[in-house]
Amino acid sequence: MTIIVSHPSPEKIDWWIEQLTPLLPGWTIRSIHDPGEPQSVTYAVVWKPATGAFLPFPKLKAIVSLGAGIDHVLADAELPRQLPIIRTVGEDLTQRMREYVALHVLRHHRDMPAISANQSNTEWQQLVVPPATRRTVGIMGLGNLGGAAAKTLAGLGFETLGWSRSRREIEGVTSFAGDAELDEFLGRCEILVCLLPLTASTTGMLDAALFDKLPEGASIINAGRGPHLVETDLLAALDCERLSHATLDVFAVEPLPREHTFWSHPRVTVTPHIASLIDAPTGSRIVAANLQRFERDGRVADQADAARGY
Ligand code: NDP
Ligand code: OXD
Repeated sequence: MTIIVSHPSPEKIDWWIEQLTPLLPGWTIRSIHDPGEPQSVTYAVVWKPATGAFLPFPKLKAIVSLGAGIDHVLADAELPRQLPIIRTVGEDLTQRMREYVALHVLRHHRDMPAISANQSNTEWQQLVVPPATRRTVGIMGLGNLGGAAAKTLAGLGFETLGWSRSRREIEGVTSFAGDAELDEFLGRCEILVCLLPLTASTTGMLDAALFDKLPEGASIINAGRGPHLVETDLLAALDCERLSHATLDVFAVEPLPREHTFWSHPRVTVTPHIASLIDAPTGSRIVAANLQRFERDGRVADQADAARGY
């Protein structure tokens, strides 16, 4: 079996080869830039592959996304569409996302951006907020990550709502499903968290029309993908105080350019796509196990549905 590794960072390619080699004895693991005999390549392990990256490898059996999202693979207009795409997910990734969502929802809930601004002005102002039981938080996307984050928020006492394509049963969480129930969901979300996958139907969803459906002064947290957000609409909504704050982990262009307004906007918190990054040893164990299972059974549980887009 020969695997090629593709990553925008050459150091990361070397790193993945180093990590995977001892876990897959008997397999050959090479850089996409030095693939050897193209006919012998059977698997590709990738993050943000270049357009047409897979065309030279006619014997590919599957592509492994080095992440939960597969949008970066589907973005390739020349992708051989029949190839299975395997997501890299697991408890480690889920736990990290739970932590990120809890941290930032609590930060919005307790008005920490305003308290930090007051500290900068040596201003002692006791801001009183309602308890979590009187705060409604909504999560868009109730999959592995959104579902787990919703459970965590419900456990903290928040009135927790979730929105997904199909209805989900999660203890303590009110489930809204499909476009028909979106407006009712949005109308209640004082804090809105986006954990949707990026697909044709979710691109640009976080726009002025959606913000106008949220309660006055609501805040948003986007840990899905940058292109979910219409940046100019967000800036307008923040500047007129329709929205109070935005925490953004993902961006249309990453790394976020140094000159971007978000970096210094008083109502924006920027985190550099770190909401949930799988750690090195755990990630490589998951990738290796999925490859071995796929080679044995021809399928794995973490396979995405490419036609659906996630
Ligand atoms: P899943 O595939 O497990 O879940 C996706 C959820 O979104 C499902 O509940 C699905 O509905 C819902 N959904 C998809 N399309 C729509 C739609 N059109 N309308 C309503 N709901 C929709 O994904 P994960 O939870 O594993 O990951 C979600 C995303 O999080 C990833 O795609 C990635 O973009 C992002 N991510 C970000 C990270 C970060 O560090 N910032 C780290 C990892 C992932 P249904 O349940 O009905 O199928
Ligand atoms: C992912 C990510 O998709 O890190 O896993 O964004």
